[in-house]
Amino acid sequence: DKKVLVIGAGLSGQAAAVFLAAKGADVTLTDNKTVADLDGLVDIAGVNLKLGGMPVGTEAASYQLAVISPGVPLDIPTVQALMQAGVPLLGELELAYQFSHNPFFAITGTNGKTTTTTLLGYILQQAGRHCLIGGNIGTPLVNSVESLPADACIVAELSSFQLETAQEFKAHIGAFLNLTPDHLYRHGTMSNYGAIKAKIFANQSQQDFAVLNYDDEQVRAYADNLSGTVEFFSRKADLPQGMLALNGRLLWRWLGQEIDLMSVDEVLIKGPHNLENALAAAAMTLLAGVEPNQVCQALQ
Ligand code: UMA
Repeated sequence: DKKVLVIGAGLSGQAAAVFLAAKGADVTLTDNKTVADLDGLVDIAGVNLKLGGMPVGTEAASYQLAVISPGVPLDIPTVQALMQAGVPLLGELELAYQFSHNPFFAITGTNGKTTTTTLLGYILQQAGRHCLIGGNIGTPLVNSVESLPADACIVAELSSFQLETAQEFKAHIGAFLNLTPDHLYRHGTMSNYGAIKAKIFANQSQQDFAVLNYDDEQVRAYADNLSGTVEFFSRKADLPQGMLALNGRLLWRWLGQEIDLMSVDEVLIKGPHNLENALAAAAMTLLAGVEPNQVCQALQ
């Protein structure tokens, strides 16, 4: 019965509004655009619409919960009013997480997220695992997380915009691919942008895994302060442990063992960046218990 404001009426906001209305909340969906500018928005049963401008001041403060779309910055007057009034503010990722029962396998980074997410989901599916693939890749998670079978996992591409409002979210296996300047108009500095992306490893314990690109110095440095078990991947370094591309071979060194997976040339997606994407996806699926030969077949 809570009075909930959903901010932004795009894919993420519409999904959150539908979900919350079905839970019995008193939902208002708001957007700066008018209905004529919002392509494809039709009336959503049980959801109030406030379009062509958002509630501000005491009107905003009258809500009991707010769910914000990733593309909406946190410094707009509506969000400031909510924060000043102490109204809890979540993103759709956090909302989905709080209603989920399955482990998250999540990927962030400036480049290669979508490829790696797609590849990760493909390897898991080829190995016979159930998974939901969504997030920044284009499919909101919130409407599907409750209906997954017990053995499924949630493969999520996560942007800095989504991670910015994460709170209790935890990835059982999270990967951070790389960091180059992007979205700085919103995040201000590279260190703030990187710190927001590193929230993909928040709330992890030793039973969870943080997969990081050793070849990216800024990403590598995050490993020093993580609570999860770290695994590096690298296409350049000869590391005692990690998912490596060495002398033309893909090698997995883990728990004192070395598994020679396949030739780098056999990986179907080509180029140095795709090799990094493949190394990340291979590391994540091997940590998830997929058999090495199944990983190889999928990469081929
Ligand atoms: N809006 C306002 N006021 C504002 C800003 C936005 O009213 O100050 C409204 C817009 O008028 C618009 C709505 O908010 O109607 C759009 O919300 P949104 O930008 O969050 O877009 P969605 O359609 O909800 O899509 C979002 C992600 N978009 C962004 O992060 C910008 C999609 O990622 C994602 O696929 C989708 O949720 C499902 O999870 C897209 C993206 O461009 C692909 N991501 C960026 C990227 O990859 O670089 C981060």
